[in-house]
Amino acid sequence: MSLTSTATLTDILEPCYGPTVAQQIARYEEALTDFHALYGSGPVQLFRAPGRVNVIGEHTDYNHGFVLPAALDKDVVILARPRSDRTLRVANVEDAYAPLEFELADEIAPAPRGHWSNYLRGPAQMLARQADLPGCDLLVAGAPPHGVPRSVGLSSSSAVVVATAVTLAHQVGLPHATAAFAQSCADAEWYVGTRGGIMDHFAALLTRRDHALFLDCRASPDGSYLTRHIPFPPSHRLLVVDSGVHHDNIRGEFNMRVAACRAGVALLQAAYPHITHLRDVQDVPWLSLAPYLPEVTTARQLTQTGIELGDIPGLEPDAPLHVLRNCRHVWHENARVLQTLDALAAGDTSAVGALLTAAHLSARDDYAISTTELDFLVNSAISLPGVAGARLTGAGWGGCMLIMVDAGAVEAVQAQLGAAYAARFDHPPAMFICQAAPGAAYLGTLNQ
Ligand code: NG1
Repeated sequence: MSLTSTATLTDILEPCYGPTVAQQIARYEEALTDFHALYGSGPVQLFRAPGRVNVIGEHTDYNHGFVLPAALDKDVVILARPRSDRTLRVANVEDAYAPLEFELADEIAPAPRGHWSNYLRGPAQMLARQADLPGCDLLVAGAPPHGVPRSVGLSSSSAVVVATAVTLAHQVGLPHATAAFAQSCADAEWYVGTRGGIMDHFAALLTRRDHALFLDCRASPDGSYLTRHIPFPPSHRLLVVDSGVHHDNIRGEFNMRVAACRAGVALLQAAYPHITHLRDVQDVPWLSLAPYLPEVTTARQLTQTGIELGDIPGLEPDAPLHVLRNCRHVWHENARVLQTLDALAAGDTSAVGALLTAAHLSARDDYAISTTELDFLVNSAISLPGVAGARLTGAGWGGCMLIMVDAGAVEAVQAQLGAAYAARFDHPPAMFICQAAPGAAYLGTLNQ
């Protein structure tokens, strides 16, 4: 979309936010004031990329399996103005507006681990390798309530990566609503050290309003990916509940699960030499696979048998890898995603709910990524009238869970769950209804 100088903020935001546009205006106006204070007056381009909630399909993406995320109306906004000197100046409303700058180059040095600017450096390096970028002044505005809460499994980091990539791609006319671009964004996020998959970037780029996105994370030989836009039953809502336990430092635990899955593949190659990912044995009955997988092993023990797990940052050679149970989660979770699609198509909301709850138990017992707080929320939720099912969502180790609840029961569930949680953990959980939003976009330019 390109807009003339007479376009107002409402004109620019309306197509994206629809009926909730009024709630967004103050947030954008504030960010515009900050942008002008930082970088001076002149035209400002507006971009956004949404966070996501994963309906089902957890830790399957990096195993080339199936996922079903939906984009949120909570998003990361970037305000931008091009410059001609291949320099990126970046500031963040959540970091006291202190601007940083670095040159756009094929190798961009990282900031210290965990620094927010690494989520911009990664995509900047990725795009600098693909195109002759002009440089930009950027302001990132992703603070709640309209921004994506950080470190709670709603993919705030990927929203920053994707928003940055879309902003820079726009400067050189590169299309962004493509699977290839989503894959590049996922690669770009490896810059920060996790070895996650492609789900978040596809969700942020390719979702449609009011739909979840089914994604088969295994590319076809021609590089394309199978995606389907899945409407959610109007009778039900997805209620997202933040346990308030935040996972800031899960890189090591996350990468250990990646290592356990890679170990499973390497061990299964004794019987299935062609496989590269757990996805490749999805059609083999689980009971035929289990005998090849040890309960526990280590990277050091695997090395002694000639198996190398590849580049996995921070992996301790003697850390226990729970190969059998971690692979069991992935195999069954993939099956559950496909069953969920069938149940949604059949309008069988009880079956969908039961699959969500089963996914939680698997995440808890086999992938060992739940917490006391998340288990409490799931157990409490599924005992309430109108709740079809519930599960943790996102990487785990805290963060959010989601509840599939009858539309008429939402308020009662919120009240009862909030009270029960506050009585047990001394603070009420934040909650919101998932309003599935459209994917990332250039919204327009304000000439002020
Ligand atoms: P979150 O929930 O945003 O930390 C992570 C990975 C996903 C996926 C999920 C688990 C990244 C960027 N994201 O998401 O790819 O593996 O965990 O299903 O690594």
